[in-house]
Amino acid sequence: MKEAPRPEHADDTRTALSSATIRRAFLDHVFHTQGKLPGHASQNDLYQALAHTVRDRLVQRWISTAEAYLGQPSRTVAYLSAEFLMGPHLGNNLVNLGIFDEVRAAMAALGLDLDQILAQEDEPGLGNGGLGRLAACFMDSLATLEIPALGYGIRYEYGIFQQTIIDGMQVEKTDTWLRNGNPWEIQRSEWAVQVRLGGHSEHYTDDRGHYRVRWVPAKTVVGVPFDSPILGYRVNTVNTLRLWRAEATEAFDFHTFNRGDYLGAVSKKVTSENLTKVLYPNDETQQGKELRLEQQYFFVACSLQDMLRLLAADGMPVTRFHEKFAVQLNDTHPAVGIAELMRLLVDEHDLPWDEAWDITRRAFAYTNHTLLPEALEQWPLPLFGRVLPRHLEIIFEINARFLDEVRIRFFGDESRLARLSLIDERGERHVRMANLACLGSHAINGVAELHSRLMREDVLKDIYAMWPEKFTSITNGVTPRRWLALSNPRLTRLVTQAIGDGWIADLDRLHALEPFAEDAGFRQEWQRARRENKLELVTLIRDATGVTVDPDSMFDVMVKRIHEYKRQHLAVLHIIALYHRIKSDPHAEIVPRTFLFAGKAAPGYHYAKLMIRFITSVADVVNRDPQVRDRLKVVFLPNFNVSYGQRIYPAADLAEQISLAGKEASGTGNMKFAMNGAINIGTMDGANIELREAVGADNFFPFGLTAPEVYALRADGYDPATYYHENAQLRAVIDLIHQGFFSRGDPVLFRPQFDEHLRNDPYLLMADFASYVDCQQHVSAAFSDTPRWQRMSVLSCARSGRFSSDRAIREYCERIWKVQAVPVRLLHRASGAPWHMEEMKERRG
Ligand code: 26W
Repeated sequence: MKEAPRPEHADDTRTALSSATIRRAFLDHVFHTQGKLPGHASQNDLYQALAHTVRDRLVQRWISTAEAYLGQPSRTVAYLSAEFLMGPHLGNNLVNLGIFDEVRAAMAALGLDLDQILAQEDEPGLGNGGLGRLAACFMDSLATLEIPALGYGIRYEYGIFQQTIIDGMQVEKTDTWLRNGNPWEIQRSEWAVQVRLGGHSEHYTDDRGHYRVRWVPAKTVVGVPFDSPILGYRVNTVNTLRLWRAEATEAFDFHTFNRGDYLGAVSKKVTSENLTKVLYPNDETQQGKELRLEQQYFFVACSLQDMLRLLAADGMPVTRFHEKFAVQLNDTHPAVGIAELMRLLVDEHDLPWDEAWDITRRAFAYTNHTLLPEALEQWPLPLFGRVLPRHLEIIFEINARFLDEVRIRFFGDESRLARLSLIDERGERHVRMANLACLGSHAINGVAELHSRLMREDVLKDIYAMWPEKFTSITNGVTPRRWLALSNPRLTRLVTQAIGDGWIADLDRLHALEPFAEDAGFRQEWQRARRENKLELVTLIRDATGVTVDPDSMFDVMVKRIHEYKRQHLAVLHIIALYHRIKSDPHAEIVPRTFLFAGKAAPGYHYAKLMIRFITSVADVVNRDPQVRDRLKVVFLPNFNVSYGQRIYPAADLAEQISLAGKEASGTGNMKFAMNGAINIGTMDGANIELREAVGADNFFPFGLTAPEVYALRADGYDPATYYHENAQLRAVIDLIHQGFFSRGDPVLFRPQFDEHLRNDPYLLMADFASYVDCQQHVSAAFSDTPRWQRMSVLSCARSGRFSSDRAIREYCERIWKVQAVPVRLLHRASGAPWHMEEMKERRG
């Protein structure tokens, strides 16, 4: 492995990277930070002490980075996202610092097991799924590419709920990730800001005769930033993830307090602080909840004020905002920022409208992450006006000017006007956040080729007709640091022995692995490494569920949020088909499989919860049946999160990416599996299409209708019942479900599910069933041919380089942000002297 950059003063216990120094620093933290003698330290004490030891090493680079960024001319990326699904920090920081081995040795010298300490970290689950995780991968790549960047979001006190399974059903528990404290954040109270909410606006003429507007809010809350360091891979760059927490303006409302209503005064404080209490656990359904709009506005208003502060600190006027910041909207959740920047520039900084609009558009860019109409955010007008009265006026003004432009371009086209308007006037009036995001941005991108095309042709086609030049496509990627180097050390070692470690920072170099696919010796080692990963997963599954699975069976894995469009139920239909085949012919040749499912259902999404129940019910029957249980096993692993992902992706043989074509914007699990040498079976949807092209048609199992075929079939009048009548196998499967075979004889439990599918089948299960089952036969044949499968596995990994988030971020930098790398020189302590004391004195004057 490449040597990590070493600081000059290796004797410094707070910065040096040698094993011996780390050991000393660690013991120091057990004593001074945790206040324990080593003999009395709990597992959490050990974790906290190690986290602080690593943090010290980050802080040195963090401060060096801040110094390097001061006054430099490159733009800074401000990545605005309501979700950051970071996963545990400690292990990732060890990889990026390049001190994994040193730390393992330091712990071993103390008789401690590093893996056990790593497992102590409560992961910050501040996201729902793909969108939040993408933001986390992007933060890693931005730092690795040495791009000045700030991630702005919300410090939810409770992240995504913890999922437990009771009697086969999902039961949610609150996620108390902060209960042991968070060593990866620093509270920066001095940069707290005020955010106004509600009330009304007043229009007046100022003493210079200018027409002005002021916002008289109903309440004000305080936003306090909490900063976490984001270290790049083997560089000195440490960027900042800045998450805002809401606090009451004053601990007590003295007016109420003085009237003797102590509890009333405190409850007001509680109300303000509710704002950042909990992450909304919905993914892809928009609910129109007032608190959610308040959350969105809150973090965006905090972040923009923060950017204006930084701008001023650089001595730049607000008119140069767009020269300093490239603001990226991660979906529409932060899109109200467009109206907020307009308000700041026009109302507070007295800029003319046109100039403010020009600055805003040059600063903002928007990424769309979904094609599902139910996920496009729309706010009821009365609600929007209640929370953000001034912003609603600004949106009306933006809209009026915009519609004038449309009238000129498309004279007399009233229906186009109605479709483009920021206000949906059909039925109850709504603000359309996607239209606002597009209008206020200079760039709009989708997250895979197909998704971007469907955006242009369908969801955003009128906007595309207005400004085709704004549209671009940037296929998602994932960070190879977390998703390969950290999570799959065995494969990492093997790959690095074969081709060196350059691939970790330049994933295209994995191509050099291709010739090794033909090397039988290498393939055997590859298989051995992957089998050991599977053995570890076997243990995890046993501990978590009590189910024992066979490590030599094919691990057929489907992990992602539970959703109808993702079609977990299609995978279950296949399981039932295999089950039925064995039952009808006990000697049927079936390649043994372990089906592993994991993923959370939105708590209010009834149908998704029923799908979990469907999976666990089929698992009960299959796993108990002596005739099949040695050949088929079905497992639902509760509480899928980043940590579980790190243990599942490296142990999968086959990965299910079986959404209905035209529904999955990109998918990123597909990329993580491919990198780890699993083979994907999937529809021609999202990034599957590009993945198949990259790994080669022989190393991807495609099936099902394509997106155009889906539209054509629907246009022809889709009748799911004909598939049922014409396909005996499908009929047998559906009939078993109908008879209540998987619901202890209760024929109604899953009936709504499948009656609905026979009549409506909105996700075309019936249409894709035959093709899917047939494709799975090919999978089984390939898996039985071990050399063939291992060759496929090596090639899948070798050709996954394109799906690094480094590539994605490079494209954002070139095509949208126009930012350049700013390398960071490591500042160090002059022998024994405190940091920069001289300079500090100078600055304080
Ligand atoms: C308003 C409720 C809501 C909440 C979250 C609507 C939509 C979302 C997200 C956009 C859902 C999401 O995570 N989308 C996923 O984004 C990934 C990263 O681009 C893609 O890979 C997935 O295909 C897409 O489903």
